[in-house]
Amino acid sequence: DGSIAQLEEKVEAQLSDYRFQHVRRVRDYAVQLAEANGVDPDQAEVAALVHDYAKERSDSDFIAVIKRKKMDPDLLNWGNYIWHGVVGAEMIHDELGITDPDILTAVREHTTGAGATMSKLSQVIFMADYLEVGRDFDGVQVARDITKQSLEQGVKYQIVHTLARLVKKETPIYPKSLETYNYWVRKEN
Ligand code: DGI
Ligand code: FE
Ligand code: FE
Ligand code: FE
Repeated sequence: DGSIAQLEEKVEAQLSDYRFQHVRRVRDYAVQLAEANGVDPDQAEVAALVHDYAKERSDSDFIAVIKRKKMDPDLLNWGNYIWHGVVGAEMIHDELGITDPDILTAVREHTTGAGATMSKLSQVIFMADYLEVGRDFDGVQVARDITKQSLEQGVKYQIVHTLARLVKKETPIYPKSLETYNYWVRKEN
């Protein structure tokens, strides 16, 4: 489809080749997960293509948007790893003209996940980013197998293992990541 090809070009223009190839692999994984889980594959494709659109923007670009849009000032205490999703969604809206709120929310949540309100589309993007075929961390094949059985069990696996890694490195935990953890470890399924 022509509009997807145009979107892909705009994303490519913002990213290093290395990261653009990651985005293409996330797209492929997300479309498969969407089809397997009753999620609209067209929404998943667009969300995956734009999820890291803002990842290579400067800190000053993000800070300017946070201030101009009067976003939560606590955002200023974090960095690119949080900004590229939460603030990136604003850039995707304003610069790419993407207005679908489900897609914008999936981008906002792609790094931290979310609790009870996390949509299936958002779960698909969260997992595709973690599992795309270029990922090779310890446990990735276990995580892929779990997610193939159950998207929700995959979300739980990811948030537990990502938080454990961040705690071990003594990295600050973004409150939304803790909210995600608390919801998914309590959830019965
Ligand atoms: O953009 P990607 O590299 O494809 O992946 P991502 O957006 O899922 O993750 C970006 C980084 O954010 C990754 O190194 C893990 C880190 N991260 C995720 N949750 C938290 C976090 N870092 C901190 N400090 N706190 C968090 O809660
Ligand atoms: Fe990301
Ligand atoms: Fe992620
Ligand atoms: Fe990514």
